[in-house]
Amino acid sequence: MHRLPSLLFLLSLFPLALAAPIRAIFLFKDVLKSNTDAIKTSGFNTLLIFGIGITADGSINYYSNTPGSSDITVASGGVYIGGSALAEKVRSFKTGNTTVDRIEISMNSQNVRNLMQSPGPGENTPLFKNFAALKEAWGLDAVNNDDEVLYEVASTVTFAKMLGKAGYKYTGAPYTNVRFWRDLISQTNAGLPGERVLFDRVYLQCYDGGARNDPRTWEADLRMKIVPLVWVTNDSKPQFSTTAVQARQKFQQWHSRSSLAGGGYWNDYDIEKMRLSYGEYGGVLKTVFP
Ligand SMILES: *[C@@H]1O[C@H](CO)[C@@H](O)[C@H](O)[C@H]1NC(C)=O
Ligand SMILES: CC(=O)N[C@H]1CO[C@H](CO)[C@@H](O)[C@@H]1O
Repeated sequence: MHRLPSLLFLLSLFPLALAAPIRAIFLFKDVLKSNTDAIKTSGFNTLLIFGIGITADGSINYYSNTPGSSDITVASGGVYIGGSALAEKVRSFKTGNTTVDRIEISMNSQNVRNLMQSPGPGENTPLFKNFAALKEAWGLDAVNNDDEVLYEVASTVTFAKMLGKAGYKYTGAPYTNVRFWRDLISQTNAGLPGERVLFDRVYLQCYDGGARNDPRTWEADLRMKIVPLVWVTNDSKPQFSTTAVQARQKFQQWHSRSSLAGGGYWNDYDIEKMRLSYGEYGGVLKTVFP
């Protein structure tokens, strides 16, 4: 009996162990203003568009973090209203000369609880229809939960399952509160075998509030392989700056201690503002996670 849990643990990792390595970057900069070609051709296979949120009536907003851009509503009343230029831009990440094959939207937890209480997760609700319309318009693959406030398991599981019905995968970007994430993952994936898991990726913040995070500990607690994130060189919190050379060292060290699902960066805005190289940061991921 003593060995059984670890055997089950290994089996639970097995399907994801076969998956291709994840090479991710968060798109903090307005996607209409960032360097699309560099983002597409530097080795990243996963883009996470930041930040998305839902309003009390179930509309979906794309919040601007870029000077000169403003927040916009991208889906409302069950219809995509974010404009064709934005839709074409997001879709273009996966077409033509590109290494990208997965696009996620990264969202906060505002209004999740109240909307899951009323009107609930049904397929006829504005929220469900808005997510379906946005998925279609942008060609999305997953919704990333960047909850740093609510941490309520029940409503979040309900929300995740609703998104699963709309055709999305669900992922997380934790920095703390490992219990919440463990319960969320196990309840979201309950009864779903291997490749069909709904919550299929953990992007672990290993900077700022998560600077002390160890992917190996999180892997054991969450029973899932981890994609650690580091923050590129930044003048906002320079103490968390990571050069490409340092990123390579960190990823290699973590990868040698526990087999990672890949690696990733927070964020493109700083790469451009600080005149850093997408090629160097992407190249590190190609080298460590070929
Ligand atoms: C695709 O982009 C890469 C990197 O910029 C470039 O080296 C390559 O020539 C491009 N391929 C085509 C077919 O344009
Ligand atoms: C992602 C992020 O927080 N980037 C910050 C980097 O630093 C500049 C200012 O120095 C901020 O404007 C950015 O928001």
